[in-house]
Order: sequence, then structure tokens, then C-alpha cells
Amino acid sequence: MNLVSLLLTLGLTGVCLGYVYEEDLLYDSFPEGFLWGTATAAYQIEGGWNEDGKGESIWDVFTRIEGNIIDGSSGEVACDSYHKYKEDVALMKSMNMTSYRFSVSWSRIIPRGVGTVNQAGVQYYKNLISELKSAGIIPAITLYHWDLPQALQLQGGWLNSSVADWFEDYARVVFAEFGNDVKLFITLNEPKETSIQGHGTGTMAPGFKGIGDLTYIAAHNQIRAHARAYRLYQAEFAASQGGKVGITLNTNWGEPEEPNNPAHQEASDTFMQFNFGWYGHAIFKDGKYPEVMRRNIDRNSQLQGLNISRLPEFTPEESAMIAGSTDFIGLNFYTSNIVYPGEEDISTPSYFTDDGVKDYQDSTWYGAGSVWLKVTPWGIRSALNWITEEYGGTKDIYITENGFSDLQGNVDDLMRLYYYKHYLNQVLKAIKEDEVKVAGYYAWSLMDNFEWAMGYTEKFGLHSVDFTSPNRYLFTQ
Ligand code: GBH
Repeated sequence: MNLVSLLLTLGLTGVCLGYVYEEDLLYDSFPEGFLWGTATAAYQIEGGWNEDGKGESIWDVFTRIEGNIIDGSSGEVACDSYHKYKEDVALMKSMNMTSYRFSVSWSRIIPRGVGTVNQAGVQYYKNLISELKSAGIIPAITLYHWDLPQALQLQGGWLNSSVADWFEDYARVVFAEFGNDVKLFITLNEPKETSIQGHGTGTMAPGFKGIGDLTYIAAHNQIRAHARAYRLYQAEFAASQGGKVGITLNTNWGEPEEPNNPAHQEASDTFMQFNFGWYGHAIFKDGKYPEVMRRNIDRNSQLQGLNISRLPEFTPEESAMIAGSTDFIGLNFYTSNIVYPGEEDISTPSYFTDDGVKDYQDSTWYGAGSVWLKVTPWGIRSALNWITEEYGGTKDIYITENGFSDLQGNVDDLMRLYYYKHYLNQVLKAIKEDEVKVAGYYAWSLMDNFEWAMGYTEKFGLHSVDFTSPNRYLFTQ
């Protein structure tokens, strides 16, 4: 194609990319004290689902229902980290990692969700923490990575506003038991997924389908619960323990299809507000939902003949408690979408149409083993910049997950190497060239593990695991 016809094609289709797919690498170093780690989650690795007094979680129940998990598997044994945590730590040590992000299983330490504490469960995490300490690895605890105690689900789970009380009581146990040795706490992991997949599409536990309303209610209670745990730490633990408490939100980057078209720029911002601002605006800013969510959902609810908005409202007291309830921003980032303003379609109430934004992923982008995961290194830098501009840039950002999946289980990791190299370089550019405050990076994941509805078919591990062996043999290549 010659230059004229190329320009003509670009002009006719309106395509003028705002990003360069393969950018040159920046050669420089990460800041002093930057945390390097891998991340995991309790249900995805621990196994030991009913050992030593552990109570059932919603994932123990959800995985038993036929059709929920693509390969019919569950996390009953998973990587067997309940017994093999020392081997996990040895792997991290051999990689020279300085930190490890893991989650605590709520029903392992409080079997019925509230009330009696299970000392054997607490001891498991104490053992893990002391193993990390002797390896010189800084622990970062996620309090909730999707495994709600089933006893609480039977009382409505995240749809019951009392969940904020339950979560605060659980957080008190976690802070009191582990807070002398752990200085980084993440309240909720990707609460958006609990809301959308757990209460909207039904693809994750507890499997509810209420994308127009339950999704927003679950999110509302999660924000209240997060803030309660944060305020508890400030009131009762911060002075003596000196740790930090934050939350991990996930988002894709929404790249405007036409970067110089204001309507597309607005679509990009709306996309980010619905994905990240949904939780971020209230918690990192002013205790309220983003204006565009308030406006759209109030209007759509009315047009749909409802008396009240599908988007709940915080009381003034709640807003005051929620506003600024974080010491840092946790970001899980994997991929991007191209976005553009869509035509209004509000025939059915849905989170997916309330934003009025359409999106797709470019067919030329490299893909991973997960259909949703396309390789877009430039997206992480754009997302980091959006977050920094939107929330003032004063808080540290921790990238609490980033990673690549394959289906083969091969150990040469050709694609994974490409992914990490280019994403990390974009993080470095954000730090060095855009002055974004990134304080740490956790790769997802330390090892292959139970990938939720995809079972063991999608492999995100930096180490391969042989799930057919009772010894869960780890290929460390
Ligand atoms: C994270 O979620 C989780 O925190 C972690 O537990 C998980 O193992 C890891 O990433 C890898 O998946 O509806 O098919 O279009 C990642 C974010 C967002 C990925 C929602 C899947 C829905 C895909 N997830 N997305 S789909």
C-alpha cells in the first residue's frame, strides 16, 4: 500500500490510533524500595477445604453445582498450599521476590462468618507469615478474595446491609491476629467482579442473576463494608501497628476509538468511571458515585418506569465515612478495550448498557489463553495516568495483579515473557516519564491455580503445577 492510499484508508475509516502497539523499551530502573511480588488467593491455591474446622464458603457450594465450572473441578485440593506453603515460599525466595500477596479465607478463621474464631485456621496463616518473614518476604494480606462464608450467604451475603457489620468484625480478627507482622492490608479484591459476575451474570458464586439491580446493591454494601474496616483500623490499630489499608479495584483501559474526537474521549472517561470510578470515586474522593453513573442510572431507572433509582444512595454519615477511606490504591490490570459512544438501549435494566458506551477488542491484538485477555501493554500506562489524574496523584498505587494465561501448560513461557516485559516497561515509563506513584507490582500468579469458572484449564502461573499428581509437583523452570 502506498502512502496516499494508506492515508485515504485511515481517513475513510476514521481510524487514527492513539497508541503504538509495539513501543520501544525504556532502559532505566525502578525506584528504591519498590515491592516485587507474586499474588494468589485462598480458594485458588489452598485446598484443605474442610480441614481443621474450616467452614464452607460460597465457592465450596458453587463448584458443586453442575455446569458452573468448565472442567467440573473445584478448589478442594487446588495447589494444596494448606500443606505446602513452605514450598510456595521457597519458590518466591528463589525468584528473589520481596513481597507476597495472599488472601485469608474468612471461613477458615471464622467458620460461620461471625462468632467463634477457629484457632487452627489462624495458626495456618501465622505459620505462613513466619515462613515469609524468615525468607525476608513482606506479606500483603487480602481480606476478601471472593470466598464468603456460606453461613453468611444464607443470610443474604453481600445483599444484606448487615454484611458491613460482619466484615468489620472479621477485619478486627485479621488485624488483631496478624497485624503485628503484616503492614499491608487489602480489604476487597476486585469487588466489581463480585457484583457483576456474582450478582449480575451468575458466572461466579453466589451465582445470582440481577445485572440491573442486585449488581448495584452488592457493590453498595461492599463499599460500606470496606470503609468500616478501614475506619476500624484507623481507630484501633493504626497507632500501635503502623500498617496501611487499601482496596484493590480492577479495570480494563478504555481506549477511545477516535482519540481526537471529544465524544469518544468522553466515552472513554465514562467507561473508566463505570469500571473503576464505581468504587473509586466514593472511596478515593467524596463518598458518592461518579456523576455520570448517578445521572445515567437515575434517568434510565425513571425511563424504565421505576419509582426509585437502581443505583442506591449513601446516607450523609456513610458518605463521610467512605470518603478518603484508603491509604493506597490497589490496581489489578490485565487488558484493554476500544470504546466509542453507543446508541441508547435501555430496554432491559443492565449495568452493561447504563454507561451508553460500546466496546470491542481489536482482532489484531495478541491473545492469551483467556478469551478476554488481549495483550495491550500501553493500556496499563494509560490506566495509571487516568487514575493519577482522577484522584489527585497523592496516594501510592500498588499493581496488585497483572499476568498472562496460556492453555498449554508449557514451561518455556514465550508469550508470558513478552507480556511481562512490555507491561512492566510501560509501568516504568509511567513512573519515570509521567511521575505516576507506583510503589509495587505483583504478578498473577505465583503458580497455576484454580481459575474460577475456568477450573484448571487456564494457566496463569509463573510456575507450572501438575494437578494430576497428589504431590502437586511444581515445575520451576
Ligand atoms: C483476577 O480477575 C482475579 O482477581 C484472579 O482471582 C484471577 O485468577 C485472575 O484475575 C485471572 O483471571 O466475562 O468472559 O468477558 C481478573 C479480572 C475481570 C477477568 C472480568 C475476567 C470477565 C471476562 N476478570 N473478566 S468475560
